[in-house]
Formats: sequence, structure tokens, C-alpha cells
Amino acid sequence: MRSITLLGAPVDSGKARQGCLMGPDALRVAGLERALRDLGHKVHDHGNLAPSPKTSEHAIHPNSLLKNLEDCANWVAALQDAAFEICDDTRTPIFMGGDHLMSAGTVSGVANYAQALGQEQFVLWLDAHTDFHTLSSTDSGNLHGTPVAFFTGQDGFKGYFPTPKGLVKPENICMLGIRSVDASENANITETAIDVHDMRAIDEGGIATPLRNFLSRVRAANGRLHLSFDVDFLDPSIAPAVGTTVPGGATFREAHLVMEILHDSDLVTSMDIAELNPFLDERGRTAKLIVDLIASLFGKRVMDRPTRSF
Ligand code: B3U
Ligand code: MN
Ligand code: MN
Repeated sequence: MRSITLLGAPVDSGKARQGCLMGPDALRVAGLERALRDLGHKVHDHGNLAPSPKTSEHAIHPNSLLKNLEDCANWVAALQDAAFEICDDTRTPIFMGGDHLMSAGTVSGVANYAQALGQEQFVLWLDAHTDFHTLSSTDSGNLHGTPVAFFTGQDGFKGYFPTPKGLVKPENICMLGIRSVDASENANITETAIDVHDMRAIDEGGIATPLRNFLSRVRAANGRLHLSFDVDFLDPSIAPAVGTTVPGGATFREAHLVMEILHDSDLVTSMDIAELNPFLDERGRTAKLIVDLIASLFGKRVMDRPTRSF
């Protein structure tokens, strides 16, 4: 049994298309709290966070394409403090987004907490995208494409975003499901030790092996593990409620398998659900699928007997 805290992060500033602000409520309506309680967990819903108040001065960035820079900075400020405060050794926070800009704040906040405990922070990034743009390299100007660069301490955020209070080492990050990477992101990320498994690698070798290898590293380091789940990790045929659909995503079975392996590892200490846009959903089916996947992560299984893995 776990104590789980839910915090809504209705971030909608990280891109032009609106709708992710309804994400936390869609997860509530789809029965997230009930599903977790039915598995025997204690759940406390902290409601929704708001961004930090606007200040009178904010810096103008030379990249004129950037969208909502000030709003994004205010969300990161609020989320990194809220994530740090909500962290507790006995509770597992679920941050309900919101677009993926949210993770600039949630991950720097949980990494700050890991640092305070003297533990290493690890991140499992499930996404079609690497989200490794800096404020200068993005040519869409959508800041939901920047969180990984931010919380790994890449240059160029200083003076525009708050200073990250916690950082994650690139070698502590594993990405699965990647299938859309811009040229500049590709050039920059290949210079780092981030363990990127694109869909080609998953098609050839399966999704379980790289995941298990990563989890062994987390366990060996006695690390804390944050799961950042972008809804576009999933194939759009099963999860249409996302603004940037990319064909060839994780199947229903792959996604549940990832969640079941994560559950068995007992290593996940916090998680995000990002990019759920209920305005684009079909009768709530994506929100319901996400609730089912979270249930798998928190112990829902087909049978009580252990599955033989040989
Ligand atoms: N890399 C592109 C596309 C993108 C990133 N994250 C999402 N889309 N969801 C960009 O705009 O930065
Ligand atoms: Mn993303
Ligand atoms: Mn994505």
C-alpha cells in the first residue's frame, strides 16, 4: 500500500494549441483516485497549482519565436517549489498535467529533494520526442520541447527561466519511444550520456530489455526514479487526445508491460502525466487509458500468480 498525492498542473503555455489545462480534470473524471483506492492505496488530491505571480520585469529573449516565455517561467518557478514541498519519503506524488513544460519544474523539484536526501535522481522519459531544445535552438518556439535541456543544466536558460534547484545527470536518464527529433536536438543530445532508445531500437529488441537494464542501474545506485509520461509516447490510434500525434507509438501491450515492470521494480518515487488534451479526446478514451496505465503502475495485474518470464 502506498500513500499517493495528486497535484494538478494545468500548464497550457508550452505550445500554441490549447486544451492541456483540462488534463487534470479529465484524469479526475476518468476515475484516477477511485482506481488507486480500489488497489488499496491511500490517495490525497491536493487540487490544482497556479503559476507564480507575474513580475513587472521580464527579460526579452533574442529568439523572437518563443511563445509565452514569461508564463512558462512562472509555471516552472511554482512547480519546482511545489514538487519539492510535496515530496516525502512515504508518499508518491503524481503530477497531473498540463503540457510537458511542466516537467522542467517537477523534475528540478524532485531532483532537489533527492539531493537533500543525498540520493541520485533518475528519470525515465516516455515520449515520442526528446524535448531537448534550448531557448535558442527551438524553431517552433514551443517551450514544451525544452524540459530535458532545462533540468540537465544546459546553457541558455539563465535570466529567462528560474535557476533549477535540482539537476539530473544525463547518464541518469533513459528515454523510450522516441520517433521525432529535430536536427539541432539530435546534434546536442548525441553529445550527452542520455540513454535514448528510439522506436527502431524497440522494434528490433523489444521494450522490456532496455527498461530492465535501466532499472538495474537505478537499483544499484539506490536512486530515486521519476517517470515522465508524455501521452504521445502511445500510438495515436489508442491515444488520440494529444496535440502532437506521431505515428508508430507504443502499443497498448507495450505500454502496460512498461507499467507492470515498473510496478514490480517498486522503484518509482514520482511521476508526471503530460500532454493530455481532453479537447481532442474521443469520449474520454485517452483519459481512461491513462488511468488504466497508472493502475498497472500501482499494482493492477491480470492474475495474482506471478507471470513466468521465460
Ligand atoms: N521538437 C518539436 C516537436 C515537439 C516537441 N515536443 C512536442 N513536440 N510535443 C518542437 O516543437 O520542439
Ligand atoms: Mn514531451
Ligand atoms: Mn511528445
